[in-house]
Amino acid sequence: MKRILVTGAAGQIGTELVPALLDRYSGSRVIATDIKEPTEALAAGARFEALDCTDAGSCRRLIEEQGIDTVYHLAAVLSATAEGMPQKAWSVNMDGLFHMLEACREFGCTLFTPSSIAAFGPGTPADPTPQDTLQRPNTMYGVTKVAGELLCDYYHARYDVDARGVRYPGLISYMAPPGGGTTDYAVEIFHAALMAGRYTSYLEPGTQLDMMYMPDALRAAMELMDAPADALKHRNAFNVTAMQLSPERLADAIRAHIPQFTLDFDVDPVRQRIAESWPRRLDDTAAREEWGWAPEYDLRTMVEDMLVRLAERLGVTSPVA
Ligand code: NAD
Ligand code: AKB
Repeated sequence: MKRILVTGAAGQIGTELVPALLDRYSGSRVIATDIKEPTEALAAGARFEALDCTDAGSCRRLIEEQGIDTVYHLAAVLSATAEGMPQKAWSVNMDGLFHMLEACREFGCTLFTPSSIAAFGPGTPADPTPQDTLQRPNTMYGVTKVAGELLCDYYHARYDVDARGVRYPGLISYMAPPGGGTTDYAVEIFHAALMAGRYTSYLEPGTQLDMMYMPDALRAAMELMDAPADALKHRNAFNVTAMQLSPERLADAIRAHIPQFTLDFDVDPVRQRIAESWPRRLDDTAAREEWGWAPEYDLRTMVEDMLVRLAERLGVTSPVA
């Protein structure tokens, strides 16, 4: 029986990861934690505790008291929000990870923590972006993601902490809203398409970024954690991707089901600058070779599933025939 702790569990990923963990490791104990109230979906499935990951003593105490053996550390401040409060972003993203790694070292836990396409910067080859390449991001979020990758490598090399992770692209999902990132438009556009038939994009036409549907993202986390350690050359910060989207490409795919849907643009210079510094397409060969990663959803199947499930959640008629 596993004893799993999830931090930042009330966010976009945690809301769906917690039930997925309960499903995959049935009989295991999963403790979901966050500084904000659990979402409805989360509250239904797991035991919930308040935990601020910047409070080292509370992190350590909970892990010891509950006999935790595996931590999914998701608590973070995302890219767009981080540019508005870089000092807070550093504290949550770096101190939080440091406290978790220290507790994992002390109590022998395995750790999963996501990095991001944000760990790359404007000098990185953008299409394709190799697994091992130049990383000089120019956002606070990106700086914390590269530093976090290095810190996880250090804890493995120095203390043998089994710290694993992937570099997620923008994640598209219907259960919980995204948490203040640059790729949030790819979720907002579905809500707008179903409720208003139109969307105004804050990214310019032609801004291409990697994206992935949430079911693939959850599977990536759990499959990497289940992979035999001796198969992993990288262990941490694996590039993973599923599709490459721009606002118009996504709008075209939505229009296959909602023909009258319209897209216009009102560009936000902060998020546009961030998006332009990120890869256009990750090379995920290392993840495919080392632990068998492969996405199941492409643009067409993701759009169909999103429209059906989001329509159900919003209580409107699904446009998918
Ligand atoms: P989110 O913003 O939706 O959720 C993060 C959660 O962390 C929130 O519920 C927030 O309340 C919580 N939190 C903030 N400060 C905290 C603190 N001090 N202590 C405890 N909890 C705190 O983010 P998410 O999308 O679920 O992302 C989870 C992880 O995945 C992050 O590391 C993020 O960088 C990474 N990631 C996400 C995406 C994406 O598109 N969602 C892409 C790449 C990487
Ligand atoms: C963001 O846009 O900040 C996140 C990410 C890609 O890390 N969705």
